[in-house]
Amino acid sequence: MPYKPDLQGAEFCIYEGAYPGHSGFSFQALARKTVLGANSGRLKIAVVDPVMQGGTDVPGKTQWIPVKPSTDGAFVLGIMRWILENHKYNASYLECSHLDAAKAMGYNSYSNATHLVVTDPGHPSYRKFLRPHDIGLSGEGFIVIDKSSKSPVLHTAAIAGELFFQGTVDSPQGPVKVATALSLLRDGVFKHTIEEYAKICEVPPEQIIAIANEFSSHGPRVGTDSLAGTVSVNSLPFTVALWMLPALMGAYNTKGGMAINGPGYKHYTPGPRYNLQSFAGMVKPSGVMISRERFPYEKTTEYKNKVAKGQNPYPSKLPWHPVGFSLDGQALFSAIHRYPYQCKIYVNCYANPLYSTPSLYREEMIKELRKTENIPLFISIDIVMGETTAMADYVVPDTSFYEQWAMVPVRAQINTKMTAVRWPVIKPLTPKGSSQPMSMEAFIIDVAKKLGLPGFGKDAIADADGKLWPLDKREDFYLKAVANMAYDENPVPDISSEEWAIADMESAISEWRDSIKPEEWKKVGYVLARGGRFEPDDRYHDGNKMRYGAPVKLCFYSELMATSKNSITGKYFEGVPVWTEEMLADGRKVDDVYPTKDWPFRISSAKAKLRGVSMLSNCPTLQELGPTNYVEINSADAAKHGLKDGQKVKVISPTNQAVGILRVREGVARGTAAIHFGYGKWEYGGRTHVIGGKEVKGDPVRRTGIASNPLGLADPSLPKPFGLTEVSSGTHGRNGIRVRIEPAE
Ligand SMILES: Nc1nc2c(c(=O)[nH]1)N[C@H]1C(S)=C(S)[C@@H](COP(=O)(O)OP(=O)(O)OC[C@H]3O[C@@H](n4cnc5c(=O)[nH]c(N)nc54)[C@H](O)[C@@H]3O)O[C@H]1N2
Ligand SMILES: Nc1nc2c(c(=O)[nH]1)N[C@H]1C(S)=C(S)[C@@H](COP(=O)(O)OP(=O)(O)OC[C@H]3O[C@@H](n4cnc5c(=O)[nH]c(N)nc54)[C@H](O)[C@@H]3O)O[C@H]1N2
Ligand SMILES: [Mo]
Repeated sequence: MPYKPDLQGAEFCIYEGAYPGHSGFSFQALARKTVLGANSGRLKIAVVDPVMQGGTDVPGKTQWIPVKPSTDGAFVLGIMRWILENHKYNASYLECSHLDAAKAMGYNSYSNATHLVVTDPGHPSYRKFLRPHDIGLSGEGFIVIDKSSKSPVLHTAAIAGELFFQGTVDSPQGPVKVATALSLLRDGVFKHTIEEYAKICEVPPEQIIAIANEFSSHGPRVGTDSLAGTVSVNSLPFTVALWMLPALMGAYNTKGGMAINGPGYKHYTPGPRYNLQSFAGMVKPSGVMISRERFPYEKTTEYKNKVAKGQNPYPSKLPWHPVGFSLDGQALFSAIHRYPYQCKIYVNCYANPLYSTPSLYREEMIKELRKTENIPLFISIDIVMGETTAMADYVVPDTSFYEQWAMVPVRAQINTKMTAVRWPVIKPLTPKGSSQPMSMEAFIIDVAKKLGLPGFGKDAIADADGKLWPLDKREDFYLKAVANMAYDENPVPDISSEEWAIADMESAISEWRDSIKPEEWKKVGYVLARGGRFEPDDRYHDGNKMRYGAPVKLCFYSELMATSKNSITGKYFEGVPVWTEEMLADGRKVDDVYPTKDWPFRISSAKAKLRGVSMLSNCPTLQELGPTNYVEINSADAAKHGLKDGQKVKVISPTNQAVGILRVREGVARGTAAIHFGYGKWEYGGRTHVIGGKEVKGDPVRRTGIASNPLGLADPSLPKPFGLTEVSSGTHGRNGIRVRIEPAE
């Protein structure tokens, strides 16, 4: 979800995981803005996290609520129950059934709270939104019960709609059973009492109520956030519910509510100076992604064949993920099962899935990954011998961030318009390839030329006048992107000669001079000298709204989810968030398969404060401050299991085991084993390799600590090997890995 709290105006925010000042996006801005907001007396935050990471802790303004790992859904639904039960939601906003009605009230978003859903299992539109043609009305859109006339009308025709209507509406075919989206949400939420939710997440009911009360006492000046805290196999309904909380208050696109990151300037676009989006002979990617994402199983040949043979089409061989995206771990599971099709060439770049994805690095997986009948050719483009790269047939050296180009968008907490440009501060130190230093781009350009692909080499890129330019080196592309940026909207001013000299542009550009038109250099130089194009920082708000952020429709009921099926069980997913236990793909509960009495701890993972994702910091000072990680548990758990601070322990999961050092501290919820990411590596320069006949010695410093992902759970209901996965989204089980801890010696 790209929406994050607008910390420049918010009064109360809930962070589920995502500990400001510890990690999160954008790390620095998030830390700075929470502290500034809290110190000014405006902002309070609650961090709901099994682990007290320590971050922006301002006395009286920030509170830590320990939650049991992978039970956040219960916590959030408890809050939602209190808000719904006590009518603390923003009713007049939710009643707006279309954008213009909401805009008339000063909002820049609206929701489908009032839209009617067909709840009659016999109706052809069952689980879908009721459309005008279903009831013999004309027009496009959805149907709501108009609050004043109490009759069904097109959603754009009502000023205000009924929020909780459940009943029938007439149609030429007879009465149709319907319910509003919000009433279906309420039904889902009311399945459990606050006390039941409290028991599940191990947060006292009074605390859930206090947070609900606080959250609903600031109008739309509230927000919620979560990132890595959501990665468990029951996290989808939780995440959806979490982002619904501010929607219930009308907080999207409002000042101090939920804000989308600022837009960027044009760069890899068709113009204004060069067309970097398309070229003659371009083939658009098409087909089904090997990761089985964003594609319904019901459209596959496998499904159709089974139906044609009169067989039950369920289960599919491996799960399909109708709402998942960027599932590189799933792609690797697909590759080794050669399902839904054979992976011919696997090219890895900027990623290390064998280290970063739970359940991938296990003996049985590695055996399969090594088989050439599964993956005939594996090329990795990397700057280090990473855990994934070490398994490749060919390693292509890439340039590091000091030597490379990138147009960097803003992720969050910056709500003005900007795009940063990363450009080489030194010439690449990689060996020379065919014509230029080796890099990801050089590799792509050289391979494309060899294959005779269009869009590379001579006459590759068209400028605004239709003249064609070559693409032989990476600057031929990136500098044209910077030119687009410099000339977007009102072009930037020319760089002064003084600045040109200070930035030493003359020598920097000596080898790239011919990549753009001579007259463009002054404006391109202006952008390069600043490291990008940035709007002034005082343009966040426009009155009570966020300046940027296209109008959004917020969904309390998802038709896509409600009409998609679990491809293993054949059962529909829920259209609204309901409390869901962690489950295998076939619906069996994780707690039944891996019971707490055998596996008393749940792993909770987080970034290390002093590391960048899976990577060691390249700053020796930071390395010295965070030389290793620990297995962190609460003192009550330590006493119960006879474990001692500082002792070497074995962390044993149902699939694997690892050794680490125990740290006992109170800032960890009971039953939680907290393990920071980025340690316990086995490659990354930690092991000796022979390169070109020369031995490159490994440095054991790079192997310190313990990694949690190789302990990841398996899903015994699926063909082996396969990691435990949430079926609808393809999310891997990162938080909530069941383990026990024993002394190692
Ligand atoms: N210092 C630092 N900052 C970073 C990064 C980094 O590597 N280092 N990486 C960046 C990246 S790529 C990302 S995606 C963001 C991620 O931003 P965050 O999501 O803030 O990052 P994590 O540290 O992974 O945070 C996970 C938090 O969730 C908690 N958690 C674990 N299990 C559960 C659970 O079941 N429930 C709840 N409620 N919380 C749980 C952890 O204790 C931790 O505090 O951070 C970015 N910022
Ligand atoms: N247990 C656990 N697992 C996690 C997380 C967690 O908190 N806990 N966090 C998750 C999150 S939020 C993320 S984003 C992922 C990150 O997972 P990954 O994307 O796999 O990890 P990164 O550390 O970002 O970088 C991947 C690799 O890219 C290579 N690399 C670095 N710089 C360059 C470069 O300039 N060029 C090229 N070609 N390669 C380069 C290095 O080999 C590096 O190891 O991990 C996820 N996995
Ligand atoms: Mo990330």
